[in-house]
Amino acid sequence: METYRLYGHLGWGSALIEAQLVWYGIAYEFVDAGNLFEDGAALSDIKKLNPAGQVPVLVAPNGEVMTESAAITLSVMTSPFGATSTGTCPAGFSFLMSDNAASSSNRLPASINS
Ligand SMILES: N[C@@H](CCC(=O)N[C@@H](CS)C(=O)NCC(=O)O)C(=O)O
Repeated sequence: METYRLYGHLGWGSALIEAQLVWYGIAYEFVDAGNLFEDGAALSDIKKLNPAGQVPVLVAPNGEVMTESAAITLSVMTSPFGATSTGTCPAGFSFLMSDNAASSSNRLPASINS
């Protein structure tokens, strides 16, 4: 896998992460996870990546699986892409930059994706 893969669904909260990827110019593939409320198979599939059974899920090129919009936002913002685009972290994100937020973020090991 060479690009990020974003699991989401049209009109759902994954749009927030998609907007960030576009904003930062990060190449990604969008994977429609389906309607997780109505499609049991889709829910089972996404649970293989995110045990919470929710989108957004962002899979990095190295296979790392990221969940939780705030944690993904922090990760993208502090990636080389985010740093290049913004230069510095917006003040409003100071909580996200704290150790507290970092330790509560929901990162899963790449091995869960294999
Ligand atoms: N705390 C999560 C919430 C994610 C969330 O609520 N996702 C919804 C769609 S916007 C979902 O996947 N719902 C399906 C379900 O809960 O079964 C985040 O911020 O990413």
